[in-house]
Amino acid sequence: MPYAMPSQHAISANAFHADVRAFRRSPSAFRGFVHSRKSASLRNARVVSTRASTTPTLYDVPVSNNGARVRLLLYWKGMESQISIKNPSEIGGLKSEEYLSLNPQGKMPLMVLPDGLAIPESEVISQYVLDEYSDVGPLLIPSDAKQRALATLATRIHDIYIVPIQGCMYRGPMDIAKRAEDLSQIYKQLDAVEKILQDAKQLRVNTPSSEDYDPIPDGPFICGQEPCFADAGLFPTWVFFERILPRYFGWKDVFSGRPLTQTWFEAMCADTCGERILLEIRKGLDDWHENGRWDTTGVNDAVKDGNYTWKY
Ligand SMILES: N[C@@H](CCC(=O)N[C@@H](CS)C(=O)NCC(=O)O)C(=O)O
Repeated sequence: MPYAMPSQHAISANAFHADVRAFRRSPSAFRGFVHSRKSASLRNARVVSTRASTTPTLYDVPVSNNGARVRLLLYWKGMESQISIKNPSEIGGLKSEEYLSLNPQGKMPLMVLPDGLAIPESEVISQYVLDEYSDVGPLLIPSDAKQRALATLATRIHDIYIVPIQGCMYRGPMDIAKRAEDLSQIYKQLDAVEKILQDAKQLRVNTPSSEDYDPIPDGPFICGQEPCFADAGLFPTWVFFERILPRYFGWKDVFSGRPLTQTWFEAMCADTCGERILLEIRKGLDDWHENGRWDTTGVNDAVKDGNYTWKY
């Protein structure tokens, strides 16, 4: 089903879609990518369950942006038949004894392997998927060391400075000053990510010998012509930003002054797997809206308080 772009984000030309489609998941199109090393963080994962299963299980729900980061990698790799995706409610919910025995943080996503190893944290699950299934579909890892560093920086900024405060957009009750402060931090991080996109582009322009050299048209993904783990990490959260900040906080356009982020977001929406994630998350956000979430959490009241800045 074709995705109808919101009017303020209309894609400039059909040719753009054609370019994006041309890069989709043809294994030969990913020759420039390298195999990654085994993730050190996995050594710390705990074996806590003996639950029998022949395939890994991903505990997640469609609206979860952290879970969507893993789902997008699986979609790009064409691995869905190899992973069973379950709602945490199937084992009693995030705070149930069984779930907490698998992930003491009581958060999703969580991947449980057939041997019972439980791997929480979207970054760690992502690294595991990239390592373990490096021979399935595209590698989704930039081959150039500097591009790879920028991809890692993007996901780190996302994980450290955005995810812990994203609840200011939809959670509550919350102290009003804290909500406003967190929102201002989100505004700041949007610029930090635009800078990463600028740096990645500049590198490609300055390094024509690089495997990731990408003359005109540049991008459209964070590290060039091919999607990578950073695109999967950031896009679901930008779906939140693009939907929530204008609708409930009055922002005119989350991409204003951030042209590279806008081009990237549009490319992600035009990608078959990206579009699928977009629709999954939007459906969840629309359900939240229907259920009055922005009233019950106090967001709609908070934004009426003129003592704080809500609109950027
Ligand atoms: N750092 C974690 C964050 C996980 C997280 O906050 N997940 C949310 C859903 S996107 C969650 O489980 N929220 C429910 C809760 O905190 O009770 C990761 O990257 O996986």
